[in-house]
Amino acid sequence: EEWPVGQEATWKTALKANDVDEDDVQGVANTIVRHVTTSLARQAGNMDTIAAYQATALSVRDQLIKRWNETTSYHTARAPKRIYYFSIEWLIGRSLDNAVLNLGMKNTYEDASRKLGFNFEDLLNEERDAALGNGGLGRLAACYIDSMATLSLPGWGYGLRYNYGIFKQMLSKTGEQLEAPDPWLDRENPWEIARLDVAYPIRFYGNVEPVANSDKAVWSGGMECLAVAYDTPIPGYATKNCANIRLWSAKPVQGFDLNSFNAGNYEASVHASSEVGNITQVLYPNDNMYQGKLLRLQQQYLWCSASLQDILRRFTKLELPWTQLPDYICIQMNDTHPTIVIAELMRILIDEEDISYDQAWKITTKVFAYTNHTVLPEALEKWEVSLFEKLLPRHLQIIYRINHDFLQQVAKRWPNDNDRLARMSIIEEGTPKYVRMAYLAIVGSFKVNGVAELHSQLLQATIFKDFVEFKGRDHFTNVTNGITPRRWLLQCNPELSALITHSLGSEAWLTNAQLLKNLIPMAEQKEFRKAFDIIKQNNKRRLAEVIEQELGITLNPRSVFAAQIKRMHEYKRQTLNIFAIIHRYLEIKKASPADRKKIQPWTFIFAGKAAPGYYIAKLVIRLIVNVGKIVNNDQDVGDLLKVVFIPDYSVSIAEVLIPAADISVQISTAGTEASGTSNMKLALNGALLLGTVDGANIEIAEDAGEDQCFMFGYLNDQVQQVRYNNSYNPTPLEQRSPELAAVFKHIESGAFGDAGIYDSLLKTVYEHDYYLVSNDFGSYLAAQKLVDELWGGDPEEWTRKAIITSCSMGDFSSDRSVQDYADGIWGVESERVPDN
Ligand code: B1N
Repeated sequence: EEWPVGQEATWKTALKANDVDEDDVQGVANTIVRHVTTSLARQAGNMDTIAAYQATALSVRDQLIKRWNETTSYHTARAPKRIYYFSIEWLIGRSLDNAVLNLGMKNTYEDASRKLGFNFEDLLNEERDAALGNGGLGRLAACYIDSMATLSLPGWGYGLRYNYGIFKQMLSKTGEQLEAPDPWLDRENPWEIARLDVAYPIRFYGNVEPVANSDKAVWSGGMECLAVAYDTPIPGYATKNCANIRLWSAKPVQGFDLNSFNAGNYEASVHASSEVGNITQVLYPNDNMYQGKLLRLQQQYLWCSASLQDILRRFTKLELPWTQLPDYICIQMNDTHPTIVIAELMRILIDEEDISYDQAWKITTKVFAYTNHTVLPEALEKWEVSLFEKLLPRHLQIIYRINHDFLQQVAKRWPNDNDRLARMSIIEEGTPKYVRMAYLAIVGSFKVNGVAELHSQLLQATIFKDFVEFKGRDHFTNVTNGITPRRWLLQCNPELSALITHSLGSEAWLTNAQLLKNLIPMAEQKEFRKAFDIIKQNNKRRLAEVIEQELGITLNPRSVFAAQIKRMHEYKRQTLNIFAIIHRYLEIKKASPADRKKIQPWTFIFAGKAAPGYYIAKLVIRLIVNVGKIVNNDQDVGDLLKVVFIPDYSVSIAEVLIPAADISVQISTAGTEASGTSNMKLALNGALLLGTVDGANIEIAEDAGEDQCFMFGYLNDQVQQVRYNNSYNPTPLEQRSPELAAVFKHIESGAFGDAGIYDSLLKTVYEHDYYLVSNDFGSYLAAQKLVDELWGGDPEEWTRKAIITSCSMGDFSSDRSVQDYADGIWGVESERVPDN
């Protein structure tokens, strides 16, 4: 370290003075009080829980910043290869509980806040979720940065600082989804550090002038703005290392326009361009759905350009030749959203660093790797060429050149195969023309991966088949998704975590989740099963209390809690679930009082948002809510069946739901859900899998053992044929599934609101039934019947299966996923800050 000459002693004493020990309760209390009286400018006696939360969060932040600084200077000194994870979504949730747990200071903070007159739980509940994501993809990024920090990998995340996260979902009296803004920054965000000095210029629109006898061009004019950095430190577990998520906020360039001053136009000279202010205002609320909006392309470019400038500035300090760039940095693209960064690196190398096109391409294609998250055609990004040309004219030129060279190689290998050229072209010809971002991502990357075994196979066999032939098998790989066991077990299920730690005799499972399998033999012990079962009951009661309080629905904690918690989407088939619920309801109504006694009680829990423009998904919410209203108040039903739709699903609600579930409902049409991650979280917390043979369900069932799971439905390789028949050789619904036809009749009778409201939803099944709801309905009912038999017949066996499931989830730790990326793709190694 370099200190101001002669002043080392003062500095070191001052630094020491700010240290608090991990278990120094009074020291922690001191830092909290200091923040109350200084940062918050309040008096110690004049405190509410919000202020107590803020002061506590600031105290924790001090600890994080210290580690952040140590990590940064250690990595600067060591100059290792670094990994940068580019994600347009970061679904973080709350940070306080997670931070104190990862720091190993939860007990200390609990004690300190008690001594200051506050209950730590209450403080935790004051925090707003950072909800800068839609669903699985954004939450995956958050789990991965937690694992990167925990594995002490030198890496950062890059994203956008939206002023508004995912919308707040409310329900009208008639069950319609209403959307309200999520002004999550209205209260100050204690977890971010504004770096107003870290800002990069970003250009949009403008003109391009070629430079004679070179590959270069000059891009000028148009609109300029600034991207300003905000950092969120992410502490690792049981390491001093602290990672960082750097989020960009758009800001107008402060136009000190002397001309307008001179013209006496003071106001115009200070006025911020409103177009610029819009760029980072709001997260696009679509999951698995592409929408070709100009503003979204502006978001993508601002984020990519700023992040790349930041990364290259760091590299330039090493004073190495550009050819060594790929030895020092790797950029992982979370889906195609950051694909423009490929053209941006080319532009900077060619136009600003004077490197030839060919040399630049050699460098560029060694830097990037691309993760695909979906095979759904409606989710694949393709930008209209005209939009691109207007907003990013130089980048379009570069993309054309990339495509030209690429197609030449294809033509050389497959002469006279024009179909192939048209299929593979990065530019889709037609009116209008489009840029196919996935193809650009494949051509510009050294590795492409899917997110579960089946998904990666499907990519290679279907949408990227031509590219496998061209690039070779090795260009493609699989990295099955994972989840962080810190948030998704330690934090959300403290009792089960304590049982595991006690039974294993150590906390090592938190950084080595494979150790969980050493507990599988405990499933045979009655005492352990009892302990496990009591914890599940406690978690169910905790959830039941929340639901009673918030929704006024009384649940029977002895019923099967079946959770389907995820974005609303036709391919995820919340329809299949609600139709089966109606079927169950009709069966209960038909049964004699004596027969009803033999029926197993179920509680079906739904939560999830629909994209605001997704009409059918919103209708499904309406149906679920209205079925709940009828069923939950029917005297014949009693507590044999409850249907709950929990509004405004979020990471922090998931943390309460997941530990309370007995059954994990994962019922997408085979071949549609790339991986799923709530399936992993639920299994880890001891829910049994009721699912289709899709995404990561397959690997979960393999690891837990099929005996532990309830799998059903058409397999992926049958789906195409069934779908074809549904469309071209249709049979009446009555024939495909008489049970479902009866359910539809009941809905159409007006049992759940005016006859006719659900017609367009039912029509998707009557006609085409693209997602095979009718075809899988019978086998879904059969699978539920097996659940009934086990629940009613052998509760000990149920618990045994739950224990085996939970303890078999070691492979689904995001530590495993991230280590796979590090070894197989990134080529980066752990750089652990020494413990002193
Ligand atoms: O990514 C998750 C997977 O577990 C899910 O199966 C998958 O559906 C999800 C455009 C997406 N795929 N594509 C998206 C999100 C936002 C957007 O604007 C697409 N999300 C997924 C993690 O791998």
